[in-house]
Amino acid sequence: MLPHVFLRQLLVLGTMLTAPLLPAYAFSVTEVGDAGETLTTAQVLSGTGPLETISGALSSNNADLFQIFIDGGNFSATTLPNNAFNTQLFLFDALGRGVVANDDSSIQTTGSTLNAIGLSSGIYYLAISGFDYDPTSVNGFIFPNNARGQRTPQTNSPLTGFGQRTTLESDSGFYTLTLSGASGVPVPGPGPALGLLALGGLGGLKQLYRNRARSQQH
Ligand SMILES: [Ca+2]
Ligand SMILES: [Ca+2]
Ligand SMILES: [Ca+2]
Ligand SMILES: [Ca+2]
Repeated sequence: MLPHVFLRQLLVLGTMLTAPLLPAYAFSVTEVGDAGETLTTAQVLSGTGPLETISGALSSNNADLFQIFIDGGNFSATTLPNNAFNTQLFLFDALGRGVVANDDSSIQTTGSTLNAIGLSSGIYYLAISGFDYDPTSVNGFIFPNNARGQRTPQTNSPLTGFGQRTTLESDSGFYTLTLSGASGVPVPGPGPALGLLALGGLGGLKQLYRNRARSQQH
C-alpha cells in the first residue's frame, strides 16, 4: 500500500494538472504568406493570452483578413505610429457583418485607428487594406467611403470580398497593427481531454486515499 505522504503528493499533483495548463502571456504574430480576404481564407490567429501586434505586408489591390478573439467591451487597432502608407481598417463580426471601419486616424495622417465599444466577447475578423480597396457584399460596399471618423456599416450583408473604390491602384507596403482588447483564438486541442484524464486520475486517487484511511481505522 502507498504511504500516506505519497498519496497526498499525488493528490496535489492531480489538482495542479486540472488547473489551466498554460500561462497567458501577451504575444505578437506575423502574417504567414499572404492572408486572404474572405472569411474562409482569413488567417486564424490562434493562441493563449492578449494579442498585441500583427505584422504583415500588402501588395496593391489586396487586403489581409485575420480571425481574432475579442475579449468583450472595448477593442482598438491602429497602424500608428509607424504607418508607411495610406491604410484602412475594417472590423467584422463572426458572420462577416460590418462592425466599424476607419480610413484616416486624423487630418494629420493617412494611418488608421479603429475603435469599437460595447462588443460582445467572441470571434471577429479584422481587415487591413490600402486606400481605397474596400469590403464588398451582395448589397455593394459594406461601409460608406468617408476618410475620417469611425464608420458604421451601410448594409448588414456579410463580407464577400473586396473591391477597388476608385480608379487608382490601392496603396501597398508593410504594416504593424497594435491592438488592445484582443486575444488569440482559442485552440481546440488536447486541453479538455487531458483535463478529464487528470480529473479521472484525481477521482481514482481520492478513492484510494479514502480506502486507505478506512482500512487504517480498522
Ligand atoms: Ca498580405
Ligand atoms: Ca492578402
Ligand atoms: Ca487611410
Ligand atoms: Ca475606402
